[in-house]
Amino acid sequence: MAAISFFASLFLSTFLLHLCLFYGVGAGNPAIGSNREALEIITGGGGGSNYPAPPTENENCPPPPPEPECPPPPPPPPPPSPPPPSPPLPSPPPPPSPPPPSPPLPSPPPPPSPPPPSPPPPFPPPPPPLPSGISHRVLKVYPIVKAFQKKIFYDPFGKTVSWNKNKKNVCRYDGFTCANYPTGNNEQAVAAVDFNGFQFGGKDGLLPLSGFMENLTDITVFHANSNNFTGGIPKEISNLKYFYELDLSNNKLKGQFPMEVLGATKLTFLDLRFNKLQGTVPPQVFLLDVDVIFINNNNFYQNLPYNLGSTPALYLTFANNKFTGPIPPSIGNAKDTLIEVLFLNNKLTGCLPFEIGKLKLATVFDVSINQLTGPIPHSFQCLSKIEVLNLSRNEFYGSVPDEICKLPNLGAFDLSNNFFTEVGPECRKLIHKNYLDVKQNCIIDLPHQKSKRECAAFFSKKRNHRCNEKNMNYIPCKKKYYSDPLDSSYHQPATVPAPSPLSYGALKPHRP
Ligand SMILES: *[C@@H]1O[C@H](CO)[C@@H](O)[C@H](O)[C@H]1NC(C)=O
Ligand SMILES: *[C@@H]1O[C@H](CO)[C@@H](O)[C@H](O)[C@H]1NC(C)=O
Ligand SMILES: CC(=O)N[C@H]1CO[C@H](CO)[C@@H](O)[C@@H]1O
Repeated sequence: MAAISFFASLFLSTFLLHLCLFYGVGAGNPAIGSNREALEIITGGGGGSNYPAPPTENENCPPPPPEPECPPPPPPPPPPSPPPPSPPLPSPPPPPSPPPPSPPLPSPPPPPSPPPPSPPPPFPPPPPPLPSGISHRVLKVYPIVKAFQKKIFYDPFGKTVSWNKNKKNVCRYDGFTCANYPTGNNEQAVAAVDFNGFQFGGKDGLLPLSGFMENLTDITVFHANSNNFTGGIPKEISNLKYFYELDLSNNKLKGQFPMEVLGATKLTFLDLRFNKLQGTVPPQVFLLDVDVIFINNNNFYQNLPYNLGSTPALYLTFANNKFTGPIPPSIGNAKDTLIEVLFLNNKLTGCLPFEIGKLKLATVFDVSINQLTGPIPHSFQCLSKIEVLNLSRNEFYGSVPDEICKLPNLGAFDLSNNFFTEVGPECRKLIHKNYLDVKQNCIIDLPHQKSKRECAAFFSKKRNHRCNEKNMNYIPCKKKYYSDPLDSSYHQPATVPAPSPLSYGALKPHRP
């Protein structure tokens, strides 16, 4: 039970809060609560570690009919993301679902008390009777915090005042939270660090993470949005048994992607946005069993890793970096998990892979401000949950597939600043409702279009990127679409709810 309350209290109060309250939304996203069995596992519901069991590739394509339509052109079995040929991983990659954080439950089921996010029972612990009732685990952290405090030169909000006032009881310090340690007979442990917005800075402004974070051996979360942490992430992070949330957003991290985080195999939340990280993003990141990867607003460049779609994350933000090259077709492998993905403002090129259309849970897909080209794949009509679809400021052209404009939740469809030449009747309805923006294209009978000269120049220029036409016309959901009565919702008149995206909040540096 101790295990359950340790995780329940922290997990519920951090991750869910994080997503649901932090961003002020989330009610419309049942997937947070239900999609990931990991959530149950961590909150103690464990048992079945039967995680994704993903590619039942043929679910939409009944195998018997020898139709040409079904498995589309590309090499028959979509490569299930080969193991990265890269440096040795600290531990075997997750796909076959590693077991839960495994807090060994000490006793058989007592009277079933559901895991409430409430404080643990107040029974005084039998174990170590210490002066002032501070547990050994908490006392152990005291010198570590004091050593760290010596390195803090900037504390604009006076957060460390409470560190001086409360003697050795780190549990009472601003920024630290204690909870019962899983196996410790109600023994208190320092379980969470939350320095969000503290703006701590060290000598010369910068504050090293190492010597501090990795010594807090009992922590489950480390939240430090808007501080001045710098230097590497300590590699000993892989020794933190219960560690699952890392937020170092808006700090001063520099250099290459911190490979050390790959050692934190229990991680569910990885937030490195708004730093000065650069170089490539290693493919191993997409093997982490996380719910969230926020790496927007850094200086990452080169191609997006080929195995991007291996990630089980619900939210991915690549925005405001310098990524080049195409969106990897493997993105379709994330169809059972991915809810929002932001590629906006990079230097992506090439055609949109039709596999994007497989993302049946996606509510937000934003590739605005890139150099992508080609037509919109017809598969996009399969994005049955999509609310925000932003393709603006690219070099897309062709005719907008009218079926997309029938998608029932599509309330923000932005195609502005491209080279589209045609829109059909359904899309014109959306234009009238102001749900669809086609300004600055090449649609001759609509207002606010590009000049004839600009359009002519674009279409006469030799394009290197010819998209595979067969792929562009492939509609992965087509059979189901015509046969499954549930899908008749496609045809119902849309009363579009206001979009409720979460990940756009990640484009602001501070947490509210
Ligand atoms: C933190 O741990 C390292 C070893 O990983 C040790 O050298 C260092 O002294 C510790 N710092 C404190 C403040 O305990
Ligand atoms: C689409 O993206 C552009 C550029 O990022 C942005 O200015 C615009 O507001 C977005 N459109 C919608 C409908 O969100
Ligand atoms: C001393 C120092 O560099 N302080 C900065 C720490 O970070 C915040 C924002 O995250 C800045 O506002 C401070 O100036």
